[in-house]
Amino acid sequence: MKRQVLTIWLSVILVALVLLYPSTASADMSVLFFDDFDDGDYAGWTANHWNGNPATAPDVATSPEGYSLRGTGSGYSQDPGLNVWLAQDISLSNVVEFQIEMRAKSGPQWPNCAWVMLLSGTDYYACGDYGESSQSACFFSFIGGNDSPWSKYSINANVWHDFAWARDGDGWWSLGIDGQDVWHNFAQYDVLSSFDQIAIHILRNQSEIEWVRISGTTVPVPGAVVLAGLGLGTSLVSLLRRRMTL
Ligand SMILES: [Ca+2]
Ligand SMILES: [Ca+2]
Repeated sequence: MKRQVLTIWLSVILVALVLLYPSTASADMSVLFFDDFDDGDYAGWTANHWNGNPATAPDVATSPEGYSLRGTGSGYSQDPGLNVWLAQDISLSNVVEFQIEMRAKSGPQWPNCAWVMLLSGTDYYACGDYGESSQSACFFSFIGGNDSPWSKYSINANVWHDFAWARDGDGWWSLGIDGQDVWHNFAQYDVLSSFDQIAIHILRNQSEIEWVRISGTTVPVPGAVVLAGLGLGTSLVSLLRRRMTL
């Protein structure tokens, strides 16, 4: 009888551990999307703007790591360089924690900036390396038709940086630059959990993006987790029973 009680308690503990696993493992994000353009193209992307605005393609430039995408044109004339947009369909769902990363630089002349945006329908998060006079890492959300205030972190935007805008499961955003967490929990916004498009906007020919990456954790389906836990618990009970009869 004592052995049966023991095995039941072991099963309960094991199921509890399995149920706890998603939260304890959340620090380990998987790469959900990555492109470094180092084969000299941007295959999979198309010149497109989600709201139908004009869009033109960037240039592919040689870069320190191979190839980068670079804006076109200079100054604030109305040439097509103002409209350098690329977009690619993605399918991310049940996303909890995630981060939007890019390596970029942005020139000192006005206008110059480089952006990566992650979209959910017409809602999106926008992450930018802003050169010209702003000299900052910029972030804003556009949700339900409303722009959030821009969160700007001052940097020398004219040299290459690795940027990481990370969101936790409660919607808090933090900024990492070159591997350092420089601005923790700088803002909290609505939690979008599904994304259907990634977009790039590069304004003028002094701005480049070396690579972009989306990493994150997704929520397991609760029923599957419970069943997995119960299955492991049942297996353990069977194993213990077998050992006791040896
Ligand atoms: Ca490619
Ligand atoms: Ca590259």
